[in-house]
Amino acid sequence: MLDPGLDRSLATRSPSGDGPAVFMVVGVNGSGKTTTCGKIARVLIADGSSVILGAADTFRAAAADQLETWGGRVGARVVRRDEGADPASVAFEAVKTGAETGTDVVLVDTAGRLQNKTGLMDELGKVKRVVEKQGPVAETLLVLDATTGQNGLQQAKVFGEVADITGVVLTKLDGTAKGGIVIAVQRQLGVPVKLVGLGEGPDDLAPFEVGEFVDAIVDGTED
Ligand SMILES: Nc1nc2c(ncn2[C@@H]2O[C@H](COP(=O)(O)OP(=O)(O)OP(=O)(O)O)[C@@H](O)[C@H]2O)c(=O)[nH]1
Ligand SMILES: [Mg+2]
Repeated sequence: MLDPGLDRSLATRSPSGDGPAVFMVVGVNGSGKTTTCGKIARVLIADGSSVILGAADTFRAAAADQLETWGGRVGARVVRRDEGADPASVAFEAVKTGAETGTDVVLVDTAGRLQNKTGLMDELGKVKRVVEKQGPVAETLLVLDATTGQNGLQQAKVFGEVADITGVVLTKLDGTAKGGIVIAVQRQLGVPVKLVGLGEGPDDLAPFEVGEFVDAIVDGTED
């Protein structure tokens, strides 16, 4: 059911073969987007890639500050603007800076949005379209909180409609959540779960391993 044959690697090359690989990181409020951006940057930088973090969550100044803290922690440059700036233009600028500086990957952190708020979902579509003026997006990662349960399916459906999700990151698997929702979400979106979040620190990110995941669920059932 989890389709172990799916390609779960991240596309770290631009699909056009030119410019940075752009990752958009999307999801509902508090799912772990900003943290995941920091953790992914950490992994990419450890692999020898250069990374820019784009602070396209402009609703709160604290959001860009949080991303900047992550940038400092993992060694990634952050492109940000003032609170209230147009998120699409910040994302555009981050990608432009990435192209101008020969940066390998640009991670665009977006604001949390509930899937039933049409205006915010439309805005996400706009951010993506504006970014794509400079080239196709390499990855659009939907960040799902494993503790959310069945609502994750609805989130996957609506985000999938506006943003063409290429992979799922399942966060907070270090808690009590079993993350069984991934089976339905993967089916719903037709794209794999690529990464799992296992804590709040920079190294608490792991590739999604189907075998380990199933073993964990089976062990949990036997308890
Ligand atoms: N235990 C645990 N906590 C996590 C994980 N990922 C994120 N968190 C925590 O979850 C909280 C929210 O994380 P953020 O990265 O700020 O989430 P966000 O989606 O950017 O939130 P908004 O921008 O407000 O929508 C923080 O306290 C994180 O430290 C994880 O894998 N495990
Ligand atoms: Mg955030």
